[in-house]
Amino acid sequence: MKSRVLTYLKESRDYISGQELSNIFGVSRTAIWKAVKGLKEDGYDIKSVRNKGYKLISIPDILLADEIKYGLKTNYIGDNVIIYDAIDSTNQQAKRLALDGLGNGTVVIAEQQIKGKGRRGKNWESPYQTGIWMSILLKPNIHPNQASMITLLAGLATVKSINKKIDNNSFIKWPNDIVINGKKVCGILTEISTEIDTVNYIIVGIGINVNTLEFDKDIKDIATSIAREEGQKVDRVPIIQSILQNFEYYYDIFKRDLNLSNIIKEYEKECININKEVKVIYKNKEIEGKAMGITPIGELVIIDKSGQKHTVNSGEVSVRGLNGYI
Ligand code: BT5
Repeated sequence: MKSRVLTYLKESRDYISGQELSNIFGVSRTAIWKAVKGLKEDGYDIKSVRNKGYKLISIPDILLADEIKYGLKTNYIGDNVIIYDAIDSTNQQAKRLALDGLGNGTVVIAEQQIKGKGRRGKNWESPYQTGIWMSILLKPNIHPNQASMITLLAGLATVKSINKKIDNNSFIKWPNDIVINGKKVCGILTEISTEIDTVNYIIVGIGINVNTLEFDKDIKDIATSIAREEGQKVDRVPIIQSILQNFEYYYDIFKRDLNLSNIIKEYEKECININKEVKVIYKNKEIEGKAMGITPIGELVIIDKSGQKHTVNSGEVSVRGLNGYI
């Protein structure tokens, strides 16, 4: 009842009376009053005026599954959205849910992660209500060695969503970061469970600093948030919706082609590495050279000083000249 009342309140620009709502839903006015009370408890600011009824004034800055699903234009990503106030890691939780049988496209989000994960055991700081800490559970019929391309799809989906919101452009830093003004605003962690040559499930975890104003001392020189760059607080729900929509769009193309050939051009436009001097630590070797592009399977192509070409499919990359970011 709460979500049905909410939908009505959102759609009506003016006051709507309790009697009208009770007629529409065929329930008592008390049931309507209870639903409104529940919404107020969830943080919705709803004005009640005698003889006029109810009017929605503002929606809360907390993440609610109904808010995310309301108006979400996807076919399956986000059909099921599960939100936690606090969890160890949304990737970990998505894994547990995958083992419990939850389906393709399930989205797990937390207001706070207690043990947010970066790559190779690194930590991902995820303070309460300041960011988007989100994992998408996927069950594609692909070969395990195609899975790393999904990180690139998530990066492209996210960079486009952030750029829709801000004046200052953000860029992908291949393979799994998004940076604004040379600082990291987003990191992506894709994890996979496989059999010999099939995939059980893939979890793509996206962490975005949205309204963080202060960072811990260990990352304050390399991290930024959308709000810091924009100088104002930003709503998280539209960004989440946009990411899920963009992600589904690119993911469907990828599943059809099983490579990135139809996405690469767009990706390269958003990628800060291209045509820059880069240093990559790859398989314990350091490669220095110019990043030339991305291959159809998502590798970074580098030409070193002696003219030798290298293609790397993962690694720590630093881009020369990226202000404050190594
Ligand atoms: C990443 O790893 O960038 C992947 C981060 C993925 C986070 C998401 S949140 C939802 C999902 N659930 C999870 O548990 N994880 C995913 P990596 O490239 O290894 O970068 C990690 C490094 O980034 C750390 O060692 C810090 O230096 C830095 N870092 C940590 N927290 C940060 C933050 N909030 N913003 C910017 N940099 C951060």
